[in-house]
Amino acid sequence: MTPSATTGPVTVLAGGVGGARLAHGMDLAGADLTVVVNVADDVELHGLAISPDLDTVTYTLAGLADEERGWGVVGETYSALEAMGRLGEDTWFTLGDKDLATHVVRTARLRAGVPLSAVTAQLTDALGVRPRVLPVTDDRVATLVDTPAGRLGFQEYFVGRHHADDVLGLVYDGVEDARPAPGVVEAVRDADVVVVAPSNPFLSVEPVLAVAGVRESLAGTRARRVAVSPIVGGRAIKGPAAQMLATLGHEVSALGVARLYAGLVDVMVVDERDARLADDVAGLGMEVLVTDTVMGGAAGRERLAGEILAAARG
Ligand code: FO1
Repeated sequence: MTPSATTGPVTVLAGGVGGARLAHGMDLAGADLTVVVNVADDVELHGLAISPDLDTVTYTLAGLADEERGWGVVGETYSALEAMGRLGEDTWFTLGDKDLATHVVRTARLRAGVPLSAVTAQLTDALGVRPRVLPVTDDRVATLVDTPAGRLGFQEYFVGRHHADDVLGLVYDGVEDARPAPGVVEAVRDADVVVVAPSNPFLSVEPVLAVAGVRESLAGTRARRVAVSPIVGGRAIKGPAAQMLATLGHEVSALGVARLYAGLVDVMVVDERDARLADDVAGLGMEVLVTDTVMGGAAGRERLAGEILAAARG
């Protein structure tokens, strides 16, 4: 445990796998941690409320994640999905038996009128997760993806069509009316360190920042603000971030990502493979931490988290 990691609240703004792994590293490093999670990839399937990013963060922090895939529960079985297929349901979105239990409980509690943030607290408590995991909002926000094939729902684009379509634009449906969930604004405003995780800037980070008050809290916080590039060596660590940067008119590099966050963060973390970009990133008015950002197992996550906290507090 890094001594510098043990004091002061830390907040991570997270999407899916990259956010979950960095949050795990922060937890291992002993941070007093809140994770604010994107909900714009939430989807209703089979009548169930599915929150993939919240679940990826929760399962990862609980030590239950399927680390190979990045999503879902390790050691899953698929009896229910197979049975649903036999009954004529679409099964393109792979829901394991244990994962289904999460969605059944979440859906039942939401239908009983419990807000998503309270349901999430119930689930994380039950699974022994120590950090606070907050959906950015209890309200409905849905990313819609404009492609040459037309406007697609997020999971239709991402899972159904394997994020193969060019992304021409994005709409965060409902975000204008969404209010931050209880504790979100405070978690950003009152933290010592806020970290924008190496998550997709358009699919994960922007729909968090776009909720009323979140971007403003980040702009006005007394915290040191750090962002980690999800682009390493011109490629996304996972998912379609590189293609999206290109089709949305940005440079496909850690510098392209840094430009998106310029003015909003104090420190930009770029991978050692992108060390040659450090001067240009610094030219945007940010400090730069150059390190190995590709988190493998637990040790790599804890190391990166410790380095980020040291740089933030340095
Ligand atoms: N991603 C896939 O690529 N294929 C799937 O079948 C799939 C199922 C799934 C089920 C539950 C869950 O929580 C996540 C799931 N994901 C799946 C991942 C997820 O759709 C995306 O990675 C995120 O939405 C993007 O952050």
